[in-house]
Amino acid sequence: MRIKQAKGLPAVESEQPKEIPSNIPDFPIYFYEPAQIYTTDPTVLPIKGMQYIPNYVTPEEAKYIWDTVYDREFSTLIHRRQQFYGQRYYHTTCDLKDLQPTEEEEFKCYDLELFQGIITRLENDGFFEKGEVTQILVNEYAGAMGISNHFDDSNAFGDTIVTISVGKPVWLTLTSNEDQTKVFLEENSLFCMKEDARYKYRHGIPKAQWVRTPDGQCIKRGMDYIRISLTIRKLLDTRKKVEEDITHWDECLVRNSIFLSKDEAKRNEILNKQ
Ligand SMILES: O=C(O)CCC(=O)C(=O)O
Ligand SMILES: [Fe+2]
Repeated sequence: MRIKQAKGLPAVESEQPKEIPSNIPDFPIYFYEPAQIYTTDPTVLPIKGMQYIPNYVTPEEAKYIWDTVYDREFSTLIHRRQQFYGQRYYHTTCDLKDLQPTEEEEFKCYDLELFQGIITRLENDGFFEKGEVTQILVNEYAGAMGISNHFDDSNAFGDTIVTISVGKPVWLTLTSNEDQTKVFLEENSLFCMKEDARYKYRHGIPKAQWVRTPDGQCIKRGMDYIRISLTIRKLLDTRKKVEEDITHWDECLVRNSIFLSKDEAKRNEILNKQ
């Protein structure tokens, strides 16, 4: 692996552990100093509205997040396990009968207050107005799980999306119509998407089996490779409107982020696209 400093400093070569398959894509890793972020293509940065803060949460806060999450049940409706804190998505927003969940499929929503400390800090640091945050979505990535490239639905969520990462680091891909880069989301970091980062670049996490880290390691994403992320955002009232014209599963899913069908095969078909 080649690790390079963005500002013309010499590349640092590091030894690969022997057991790593040779077909794992190699790519240069740069440190993009203005954003304090590792990236595969610094020429794409800066992206307007993108902000990265390493070690935004302390190890104690990270432990609190981890313990809070793992003290509670997850929704297992999609491949990645999830939890919702604060407002939930109302299935009544979607006027399709077979999209309504059965009682057992209803997922719980936990108290947003559990993360009030972090929310208050985000407000004080200017990421959100007071009281603006209405929902935290927890995603758990175990092993080689990912999330396909997407925009967070602009009908459903506010202009600012903040993600806090706890546990193992991953590469997040940012893709616009013109270019693409990967950025490395480290343990305890904050990643914020507004403006172009929110509306021009899709974001996603590849389902890669291996992670190349900036310190020269190549780590297998086995089932013990766990990252949880907190996606912190405002859920908009506009997402509550019943869309009469929704006829496609995909569209319904995008508008409402999670929709459930009693027809499990159909549901899995849609959810697996996520
Ligand atoms: O886990 C992440 O960092 C991204 C999650 C995400 O994009 C989402 O929930 O919409
Ligand atoms: Fe997202």
